[in-house]
Amino acid sequence: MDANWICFHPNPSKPRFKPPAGAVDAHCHVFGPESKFPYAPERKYTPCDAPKEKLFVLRDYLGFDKNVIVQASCHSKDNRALIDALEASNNKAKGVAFVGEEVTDAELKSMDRAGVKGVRFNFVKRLVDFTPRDVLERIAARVAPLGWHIVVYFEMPDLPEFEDFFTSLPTTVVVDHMGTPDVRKGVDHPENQRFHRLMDKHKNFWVKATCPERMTIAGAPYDDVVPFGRMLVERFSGRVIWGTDWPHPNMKKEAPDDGVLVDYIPKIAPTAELQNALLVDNPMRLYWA
Ligand code: 0GY
Repeated sequence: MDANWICFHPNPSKPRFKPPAGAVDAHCHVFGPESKFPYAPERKYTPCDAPKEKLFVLRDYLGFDKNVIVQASCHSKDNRALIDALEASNNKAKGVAFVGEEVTDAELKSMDRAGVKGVRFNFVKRLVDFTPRDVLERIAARVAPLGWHIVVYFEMPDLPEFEDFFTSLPTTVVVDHMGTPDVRKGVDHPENQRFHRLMDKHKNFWVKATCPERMTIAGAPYDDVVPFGRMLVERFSGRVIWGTDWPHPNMKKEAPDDGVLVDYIPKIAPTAELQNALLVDNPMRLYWA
């Protein structure tokens, strides 16, 4: 573990908000354990172990029924910890993998059987090295026929650079963490509006209303991020999902309290109908259909 690594919250509060039956935490990770699933040599950080057992206990404690586990960059293209968690989940977890073009069709099929439903293209420079666009295009062309989607993680100022590529992808595209808006600039800032226009125009785009703890300036309970999440939930109610982001890699100040994160949900999804779409109907369509 890195010397300054902030581990996940040891005893999160019990949320007041009760997620609807069948709710999905649609963005979380497993790390290691390192003794069984070593971290990748090319990783940019070494986290504390955050194994599947801890994730499944947290899921139940927070009142969720299912997880979508996203391959974290510390494991790079070694998806074994992810697959192990999916196989142990009793069909209560689906996955998003990270692959290179050396992946074989047999490996893709085997991941598909284990419950992988997408691949992640990460463009955040502090997390991963650059992958040429033609390589990503070839990967996209191979996973689209499996019915998989592509999760894109990028920083909002870089969107103009990536937009043509994203809109050319041959399958559903799911944007991580609200497209990472700068909360100081406000929801009406041209950068954020550009992202909303993209979502408007391209109906194959979905978005995760996740990570207020990464965007906030004010800190918990993240009220300064509410307008951003709420606008997405109301405007794209059929194409938005939510997740904890446990175990919260690369937090700079403190580990977020997962209970407080769950209590943020009704602030961005104020009606039962929106909550049901965000937490049940949408993730079920994307991951369990
Ligand atoms: C996240 C965000 C981060 C890290 C990763 O794959 C990763 O290492 O996703 C981050 O540091 O912003 O999605 O949890």
